Amino acid sequence: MKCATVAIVGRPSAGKSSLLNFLTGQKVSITAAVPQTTRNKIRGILTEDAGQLVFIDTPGLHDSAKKFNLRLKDLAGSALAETDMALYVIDISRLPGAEEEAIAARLARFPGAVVAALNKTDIASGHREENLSFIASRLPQAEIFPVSARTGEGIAALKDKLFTLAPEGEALYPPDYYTDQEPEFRASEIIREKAIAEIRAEVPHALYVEIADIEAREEEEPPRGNKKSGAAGKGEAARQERKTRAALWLRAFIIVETESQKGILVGSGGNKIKTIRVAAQKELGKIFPYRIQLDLRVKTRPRWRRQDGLLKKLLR
Ligand SMILES: Nc1nc2c(ncn2[C@@H]2O[C@H](COP(=O)(O)OP(=O)(O)OP(=O)(O)O)[C@@H](O)[C@H]2O)c(=O)[nH]1
Ligand SMILES: [Mg+2]
Repeated sequence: MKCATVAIVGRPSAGKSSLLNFLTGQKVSITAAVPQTTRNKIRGILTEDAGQLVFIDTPGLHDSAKKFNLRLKDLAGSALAETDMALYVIDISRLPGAEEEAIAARLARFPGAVVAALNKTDIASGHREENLSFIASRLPQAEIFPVSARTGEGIAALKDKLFTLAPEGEALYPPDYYTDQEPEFRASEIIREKAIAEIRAEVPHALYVEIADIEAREEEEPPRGNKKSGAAGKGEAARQERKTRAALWLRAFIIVETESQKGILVGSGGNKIKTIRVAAQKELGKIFPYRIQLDLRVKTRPRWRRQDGLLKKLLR
């Protein structure tokens, strides 16, 4: 059987996480229209008859001297240091520039097989030819697959190629695993995704999510309808009939740097935070087999992106 670890690398917003989700058929990694959404090495596992591919999604490679960005860059680098293969995702809606050059140069030094995915082929106005010749000249060994993580076009062929190139080996995870993320981390990511979707400009970069409590509780199913337990004498039987079901109680904070960012997230009369909470609750309910009870608040932590200890904990 085949088994390989595959680092997914590329510029911010190239569609790495979207591609990972399509490849695994699961929502493994959160996505957003703004760059620098992924902040961690996120594993997504695909098991088929041919074998197992363990993908590592990484933060977009972006040149910046800021502490926060340097740490994200280190993560992508460390993923490349530990995987058998690399999946290089290029966004055809953009022209290759200095950033793309730096990534291609990094991949030229990668010892394993590199496969290039030319993503967003569904966009008619894309720079397909420019990107094709860029990869062909910088990474002549890399086979190129035009794909769309939105429509799924070309992804089956890409997957086949990855399995063909994968070395023989034992599966690293049981066949029904599609990620190894802790529930608490997944919950924080889903909340972060819903928050990012509701806000604009720089605020997405200034926030992170902290889960203060997570607890599964058996709880009584509330009585149906509005009837008071009027039927005298039947009270005890009715109580015994009532089913219990499991609920997941989560208490979480969205943390931002300034009061004005806090105001944006809360929204007028709390409407923003409510929209975020409802969207997060809905998606968490699909991921976890529980009824979700989410208590979500916003708080500030000035300049958190400059705190080494916190960055180490959050970006890994
Ligand atoms: N049209 C189109 N949009 C896509 C495609 N793949 C991804 N996108 C969009 O591109 C944006 C970025 O996608 P992500 O998957 O978050 O990109 P990423 O490379 O993981 O970004 P970072 O984590 O920030 O580095 C989102 O708005 C996606 O919906 C695609 O094939 N076609
Ligand atoms: Mg991503």
